[in-house]
Amino acid sequence: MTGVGPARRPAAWRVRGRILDTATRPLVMGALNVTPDSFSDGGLYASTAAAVGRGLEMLAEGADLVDVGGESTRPGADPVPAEEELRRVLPVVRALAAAGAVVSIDTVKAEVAAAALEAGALVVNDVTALGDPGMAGVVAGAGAGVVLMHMQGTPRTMQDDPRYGDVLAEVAAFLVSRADAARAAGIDPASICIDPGIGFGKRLEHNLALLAGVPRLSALGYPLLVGASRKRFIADILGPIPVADRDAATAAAHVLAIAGGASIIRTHNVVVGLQTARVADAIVRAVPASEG
Ligand code: HH2
Repeated sequence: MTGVGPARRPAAWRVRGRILDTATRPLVMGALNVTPDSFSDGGLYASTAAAVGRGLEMLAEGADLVDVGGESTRPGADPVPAEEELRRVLPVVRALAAAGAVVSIDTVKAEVAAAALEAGALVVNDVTALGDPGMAGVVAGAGAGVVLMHMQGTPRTMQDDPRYGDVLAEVAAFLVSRADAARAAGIDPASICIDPGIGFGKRLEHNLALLAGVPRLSALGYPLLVGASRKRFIADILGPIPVADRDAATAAAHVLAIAGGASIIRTHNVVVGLQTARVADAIVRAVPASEG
């Protein structure tokens, strides 16, 4: 596939029988953390009522997907037991799905994914790319969409000393091999989305190489998700600015990802994310084909 932005995006992402249109414009996934300790919104939506309220607000703002997580993956985070994660996310998934949201469940546990799918989620967002041996079967059995993300190490230790030879080549090879494994386990190829995992076991130079390498990653043939929202690499460039003040910088990264063919951006600020997606997409559509 050649060309900028839209020419690189697969036309659709199939999630449990629903077809999400990735041709018309890039999709916006709102990040909703039902946790006390997430790096951006930790504690803000830790109660069911607050989380459902924010999820409904994201829906009203136009989010294409709402990504519900009950376990922080920030650097240094400790794992959360499955029962606690289920207690946090299930009522939120159920309420948002009932309200018509396309819900994705951000979990690494097959048990949590299965219960969330039962509660109405359509997508499993797995930052370990099917690391739990039960996960592929759960996704395949439900016909769910799946996000396969790259991470070096585990959240607890991933930022200690991340190393790569050629980060872009290594991440691309990992994503292809996990997509192959997903297909071999019976997951519909049209349901697979891949993600380089910005900030997951990566230094600034690695994050920049991956963001610059989006055209190569989006040419792998799957919808590409990029999640740069408010992440630490922004402060590595700009200095220590508060997390909530990073939305303009986030938009800069997401614009270039969209120009490179990303199909989905994951963001904390849905309003800014949608403006970013629509304006960036309109501009790349105007690029003459001979220059794409
Ligand atoms: N980033 C975060 C969490 N989940 N999933 C995918 N697919 N891609 C990402 O880039 C990604 C992700 C980290 O952000 P957040 O959810 O806001 O923080 P925390 O992990 O601390 O809850």
